[in-house]
Amino acid sequence: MNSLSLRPGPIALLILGLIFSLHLLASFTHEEYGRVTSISRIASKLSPNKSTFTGNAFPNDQIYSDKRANATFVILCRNNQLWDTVRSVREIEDRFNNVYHYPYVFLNEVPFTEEFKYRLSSIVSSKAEFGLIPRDHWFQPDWIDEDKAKKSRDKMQSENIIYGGSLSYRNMCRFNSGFFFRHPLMQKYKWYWRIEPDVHFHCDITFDPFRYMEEQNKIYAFTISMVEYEATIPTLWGHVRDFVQKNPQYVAKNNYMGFISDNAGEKYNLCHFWSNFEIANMEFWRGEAYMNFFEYLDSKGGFYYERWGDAPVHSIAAAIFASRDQIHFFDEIGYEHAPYTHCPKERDHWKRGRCSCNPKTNFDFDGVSCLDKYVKFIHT
Ligand SMILES: Nc1nc2c(ncn2[C@@H]2O[C@H](COP(=O)(O)OP(=O)(O)O)[C@@H](O)[C@H]2O)c(=O)[nH]1
Ligand SMILES: [Mg+2]
Repeated sequence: MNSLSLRPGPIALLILGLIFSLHLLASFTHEEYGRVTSISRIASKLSPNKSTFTGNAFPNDQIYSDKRANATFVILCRNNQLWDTVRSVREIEDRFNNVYHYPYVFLNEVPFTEEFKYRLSSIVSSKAEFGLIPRDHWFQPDWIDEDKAKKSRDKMQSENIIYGGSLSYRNMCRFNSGFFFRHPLMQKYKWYWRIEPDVHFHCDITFDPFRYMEEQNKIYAFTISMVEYEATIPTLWGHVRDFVQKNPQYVAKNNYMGFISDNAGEKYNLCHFWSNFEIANMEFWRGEAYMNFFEYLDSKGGFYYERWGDAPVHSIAAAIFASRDQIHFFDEIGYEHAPYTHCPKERDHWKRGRCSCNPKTNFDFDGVSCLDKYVKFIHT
């Protein structure tokens, strides 16, 4: 066909002009007609986060409505991690949030610099808030015996235990275990997605994980799980057992003890969800069971006399106080925190996410991964 024949003739142009004039006239004289035919409304119908939730159980098959969850990203970091934080945020924006526009809360125990706030505010497609952590949420409490704590730090350092000599790391683990969800900037939200500086998102996330979790009644989601260094938590499990014995009312009926213990709770098998990635419901942490659990553990001083991590503390609580079908593994979310990567195993997930990771270099198959236990016990 000759390309010239595609050109509209004068009569066609006249008809088009007539239709457009009638449309304009109707828009001005009939408010409702103008509203339903406005360009922005038609465009919003085409935008992926403005369509309707289909209710399918597989996240990547879901398209969500314009109703966002009451959720935020939360990033705890230092000012000197500015550029690593910029990279993490740039990636989650490009892979997910440029469509969904969830807000961010940045937290720090010292004020963020103007440069930090300027850079991060400039690259997000939503609201960014910058919070100062209250002193008593961060620093070692006065009732901790510093001599005893220091001896433990020195000993762990001499034994080359990772972060064994670090006080700030201990503050961080205690804060993430029991305080981040109580920060004034976090109070208004129900859901959070924890992100760290220098992490990577390898795939497009073409669904809304928050909405998925809300619809499916989940409370905690992870992408990587593994075993903990035993030397950092020598007395933790004993305290967990004591707490549970004193508070049997908090134990969920259909709990997930099989994931964290190979002998019905006698010993901890060290499995935990790697908490540098977490999507979870803060109402669970704010609830009576977890608050009492945290206060109990905190009163034992193990965040400082040992080096309890927020990952085992969160994971043990989720496994005991939540029912197992409330814990979710997001295979679709390609995620890397050095030195480990989770890359979607399902071919379909990898393709839909236009992933950049190699599914063969997947931590899921590593000897210290606990994913096999997750899979084994989640449906039993
Ligand atoms: N503001 C602040 N953030 C910290 C501090 N220590 C660690 N973090 C943050 O806490 C998270 C975990 O720390 P990281 O060093 O990555 O520990 P790792 O992932 O266990 O190796 C990261 O988001 C860090 O930016 C600190 O002293 N101050
Ligand atoms: Mg980290």
